[in-house]
Amino acid sequence: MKINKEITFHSVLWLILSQCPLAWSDCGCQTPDREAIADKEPATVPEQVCQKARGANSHYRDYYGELENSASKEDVEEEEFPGMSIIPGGTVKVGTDKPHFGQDREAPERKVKVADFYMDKYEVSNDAFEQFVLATNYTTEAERFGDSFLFKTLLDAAEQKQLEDFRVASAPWWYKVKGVSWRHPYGPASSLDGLGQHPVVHVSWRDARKYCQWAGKRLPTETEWETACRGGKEGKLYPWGNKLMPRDQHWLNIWQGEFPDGNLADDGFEFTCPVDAFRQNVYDLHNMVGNVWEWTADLWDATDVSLNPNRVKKGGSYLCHKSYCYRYRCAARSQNTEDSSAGNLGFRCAKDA
Ligand SMILES: [Ca+2]
Ligand SMILES: [Ca+2]
Repeated sequence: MKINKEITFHSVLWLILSQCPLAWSDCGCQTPDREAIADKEPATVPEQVCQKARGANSHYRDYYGELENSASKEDVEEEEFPGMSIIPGGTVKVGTDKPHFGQDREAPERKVKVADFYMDKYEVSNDAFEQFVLATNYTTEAERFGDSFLFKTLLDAAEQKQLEDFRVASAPWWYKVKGVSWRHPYGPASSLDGLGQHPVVHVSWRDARKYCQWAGKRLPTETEWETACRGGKEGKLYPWGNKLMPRDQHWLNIWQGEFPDGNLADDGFEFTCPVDAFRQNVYDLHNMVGNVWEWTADLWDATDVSLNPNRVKKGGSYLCHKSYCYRYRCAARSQNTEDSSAGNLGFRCAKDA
């Protein structure tokens, strides 16, 4: 039954892709749906950022020195919600008029209104998710299904041969592997040793929503996520500006080298990195782009009333490279069905201000 479903899915996928050359050049770093096998910086910061920075999040000022002269020591206050940053709302620009993936509907750039909100500074870590599981005895969807998607280099040659029928046809570097879950992120025999501060992965959209609810938070909308990503700047590719490697340093965890067999890991990480690595903008947000994709609250298609709709995810992952998955930009977006999980997909939470 499962195989028939897969064949049908792949037939439909092939039909879509064969009709759309741009889509065929789609990236390899995308997370498969469960059903698939089944520069220089500007000198100024918008005033709204400066105003907020004088308040609860005055530590913003150390970034680039942009706000150095606009606040004094008495402005430093305790964080209202530890680990979260206030993100100033208003009328913000999201999307882009220079889309790289038309099928992703990145375009056009548009003005939207967003209220002030709080955003987690970090992707949710394994340690944090473990607290949730200990408190609620929650079982993730991947644990209930009994499997999740693993990237090929985590399997040796014999395992790859054994599991070759469980690959995603359109992205054969993804293997559906039994026993893989957030507790065993790198394979059935792997553990969370040393990964407490790495992002939790192999969590579905529903798992992510449950965690945020437990934490008294919620998933960010796509508009909120992108507003937070842009750090108060307009029209920039990345949270910090347009240059990928300011000062010739790595600012995010992505893929360097040939995909899918030659990850040079020049940025220091072949797979996930700690959630507090790579501080990326004046909102003190880390790993917004790169490291792991992040679920948002939004439907991919607002009219989708199916039981397992696609949800928008943002930010790209450690498997992304410009040559095939240039999605580690604030405007970039992609989707997966709610029940999907893989080793490059996580989340962070937001909260009303
Ligand atoms: Ca990397
Ligand atoms: Ca991320």
